Amino acid sequence: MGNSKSGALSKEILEDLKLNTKYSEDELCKWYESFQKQCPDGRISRSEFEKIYANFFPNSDPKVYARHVFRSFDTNDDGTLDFREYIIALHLTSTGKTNLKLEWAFSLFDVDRNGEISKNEVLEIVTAIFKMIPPEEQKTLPDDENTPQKRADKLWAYFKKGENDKLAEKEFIDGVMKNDAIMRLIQYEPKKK
Ligand SMILES: [Ca+2]
Ligand SMILES: [Ca+2]
Repeated sequence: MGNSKSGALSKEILEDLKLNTKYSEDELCKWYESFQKQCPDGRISRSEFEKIYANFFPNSDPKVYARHVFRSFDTNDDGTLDFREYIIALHLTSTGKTNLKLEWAFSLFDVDRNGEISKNEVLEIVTAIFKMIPPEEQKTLPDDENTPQKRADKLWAYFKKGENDKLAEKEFIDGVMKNDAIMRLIQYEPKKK
């Protein structure tokens, strides 16, 4: 990790990312180049990360969600993401329905990092996700999914939980894996134009 401030991407990080993401060496080098341009000191701050999200979601408000995503990848809590953390974030947030992605989703919902999800945490994240949905699209949502509270209730009911119950990681992953409608509630992917 010693040369994170120098120009080149270290072989160690490159190999690690090739192994752990879907990106090719070519893609990674290109990402790295633009990363270096945007962040000459080799780190992304929370506000820079929020700006990147804002570019991806010009018609809605992804700020709170971006803050949670940032928290879930800034595991050492130093307020920045390095290139490796950043690429892992991109990879996990953009891939399909994999176990790895759901492990990450669990950590996103586990706001206080105590290893279980409460209904309040569900509501907090579901609200952040809801804000990413453009207002026009919000109007087209099914009746039981058109507010953050309804979405949290639906998710909680699916897992057959009472108000003060908690949801464990395996339960969360297994449950979401089995149900596309629930999968839809825990993420937002913009419609392709
Ligand atoms: Ca960090
Ligand atoms: Ca928790």
